[in-house]
Amino acid sequence: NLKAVIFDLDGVITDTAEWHFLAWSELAKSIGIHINKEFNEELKGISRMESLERILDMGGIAHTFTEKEKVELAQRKNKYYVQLLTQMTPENIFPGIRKFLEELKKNHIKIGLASASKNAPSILDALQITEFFQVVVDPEKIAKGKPAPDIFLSAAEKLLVNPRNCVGIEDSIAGLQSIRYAGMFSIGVGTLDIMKEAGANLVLESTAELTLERLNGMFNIHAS
Ligand code: G16
Ligand code: MG
Repeated sequence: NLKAVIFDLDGVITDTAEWHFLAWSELAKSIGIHINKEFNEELKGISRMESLERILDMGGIAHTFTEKEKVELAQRKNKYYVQLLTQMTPENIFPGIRKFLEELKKNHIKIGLASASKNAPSILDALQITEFFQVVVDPEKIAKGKPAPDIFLSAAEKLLVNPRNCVGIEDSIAGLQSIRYAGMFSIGVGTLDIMKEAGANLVLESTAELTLERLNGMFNIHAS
């Protein structure tokens, strides 16, 4: 049965996926690269430096920058992003998420965060939901990022729960792969086609559809 729910942050708890996109677009534009929404799907869940590499590759100019310059570009993107984050308040939590967290807590289901973002702790604070999370994995301590299973496995290990008793919730292709490789039941939040193709066990168009009753039902069918 279900013992823990492990959340992705960006695009699941709040709309920072859009803010990451805005910040990357701004940076990319400054070096003559245009990124569109379709390409952006590939960046979701991917670390800051890896995202930069993919953007530079796409623009065909990866070789024109030194490592030091790349670090500076990534820092510049983060500055745009952190600037956007100053606007964040509890109103930015996606529909139903707070209620769902309260429901999980009341029913003694453990709660973890598996976000690739180094900004995750400050975002949880700004949303005033830090108290719900028994574990927030530090992505800097994870050798292999999503789609590798490491970050979700680390969350389960710290929560002392077998991955088979965990549900992972994601909005990204890389993240859903990570959950699958970790051996957990996956929920994809987003467009049906993209989430199905990424292998989500259950697709929800909105976080408002997240309830413990629904999760338990799906989880038990899957497990039997
Ligand atoms: C998130 C985003 C990615 C972002 C990464 C690193 O992962 O989806 O787009 O590049 O975090 O974020 P930062 O630059 O803040 O360290 P997740 O796993 O929360 O979706
Ligand atoms: Mg995400």
